[in-house]
Amino acid sequence: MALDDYIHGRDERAVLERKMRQEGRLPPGQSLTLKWPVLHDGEVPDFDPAKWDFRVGGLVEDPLSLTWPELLALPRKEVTSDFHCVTRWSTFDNRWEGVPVPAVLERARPQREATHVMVCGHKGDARYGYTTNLPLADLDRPDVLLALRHNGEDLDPEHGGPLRLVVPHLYAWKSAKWVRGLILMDADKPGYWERAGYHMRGDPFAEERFG
Ligand SMILES: Nc1nc2c(c(=O)[nH]1)N[C@H]1C(S)=C(S)[C@@H](COP(=O)(O)O)O[C@H]1N2
Ligand SMILES: [Mo]
Repeated sequence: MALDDYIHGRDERAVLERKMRQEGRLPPGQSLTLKWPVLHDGEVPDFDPAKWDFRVGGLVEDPLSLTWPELLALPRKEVTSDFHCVTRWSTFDNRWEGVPVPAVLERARPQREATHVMVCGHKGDARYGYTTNLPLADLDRPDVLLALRHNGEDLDPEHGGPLRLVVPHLYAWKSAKWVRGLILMDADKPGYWERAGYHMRGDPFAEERFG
């Protein structure tokens, strides 16, 4: 970016970042990126639609197990939301399409004692099994999706395709890629990054990065 362009506000990234800051949408310590970085631990898992399932278990009245065609048959909605990675980049106005998590929880009927959820990534090699924990109230929101599509295209495998969780109001490590299940719990337990010191909740506007 030439200095001249920057001074005259032709740096698209800087201009947008200023706008998001003014609108109160840029959390403290974050910067806007126009790209969509790929960030995860381990390998992108293979997807076999014949073997794939999605389960909701633990403290639920009706444990749920959906095949890939069953998941595809559920009603979808579109949510436009922002995405904040704890490594300090944020992307804005992502158009996600997917199955709203409240609809899935409604079918499984959480028991009264259920307060927290362990979200499970793919169940391939145990070394790469990804988990992340969050309060049930943070998952049971109309803008939280099991996302199949992003900006009008099927989700790329490296971004969590065929299915990823999207929890827009928490740091992006809570948005598990290749999501395969939810386990309802009556206490909070740390997931993969949380065990390594990341925050149990992860509100980007409160900078809940660690601890
Ligand atoms: N299964 C799985 N999901 C994951 C991760 C991971 O390592 N494994 N990393 C998280 C982190 S730290 C971020 S920032 C986002 C990044 O999503 P993206 O690669 O689509 O940008 O995925 C999250 N979901
Ligand atoms: Mo992240």
